[in-house]
Amino acid sequence: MVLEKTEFFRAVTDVKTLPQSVAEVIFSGRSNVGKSSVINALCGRKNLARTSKTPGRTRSVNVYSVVMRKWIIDLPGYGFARVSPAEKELWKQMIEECIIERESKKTVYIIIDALVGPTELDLNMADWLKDYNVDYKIVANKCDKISQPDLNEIIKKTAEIFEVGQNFVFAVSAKKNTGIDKFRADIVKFLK
Ligand SMILES: Nc1nc2c(ncn2[C@@H]2O[C@H](COP(=O)(O)OP(=O)(O)O)[C@@H](O)[C@H]2O)c(=O)[nH]1
Ligand SMILES: [Mg+2]
Repeated sequence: MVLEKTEFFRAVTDVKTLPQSVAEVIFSGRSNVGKSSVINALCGRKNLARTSKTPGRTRSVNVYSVVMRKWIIDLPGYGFARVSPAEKELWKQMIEECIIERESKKTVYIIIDALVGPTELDLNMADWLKDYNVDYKIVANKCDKISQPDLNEIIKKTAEIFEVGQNFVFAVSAKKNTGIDKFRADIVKFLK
């Protein structure tokens, strides 16, 4: 299975309108950490997922089809400062419906900014997933922003903070394609 064949499937604001999938990998993270860029890098495409210079643009759940009924799901980013409490509530509902209420085999990748490191919101997300027994791994993106990035060091530190094994952490740069092959292999293995 190659991610190069991945196609845009649907953008929805109501997750209930989605059909069931066989398996799906879900991308979550703060706005602007590079979720869309990572998806493009993984699929070897420039504009499959729309990227944005302005944080918080993605308000819909964007679904990409790797092969029939096997998906990559790009969730709207969290932690965007200028959103109303009402919008935050909608976001929460959307995430709950997407991650907990749908029955498909799924795994979540929490994307973080390698330079910023994990934020409280990222750790909250991890705790929440743990509570609901949803498997997750961490992806530290923008490693190119760190001078002479030692990916192993980033992996080690991130694993410590999230209290997970180092094989649950990937260090990548969507911009420079660093670490993307290894991350892609993990996704392909899950979707197989
Ligand atoms: N330096 C650097 N910038 C990145 C990387 N990935 C994404 N960006 C930039 O971060 C911004 C947000 O990217 P986007 O993919 O839209 O983030 P999203 O909101 O999480 O989907 C854009 O300006 C990207 O060019 C990376 O690996 N390195
Ligand atoms: Mg995006």
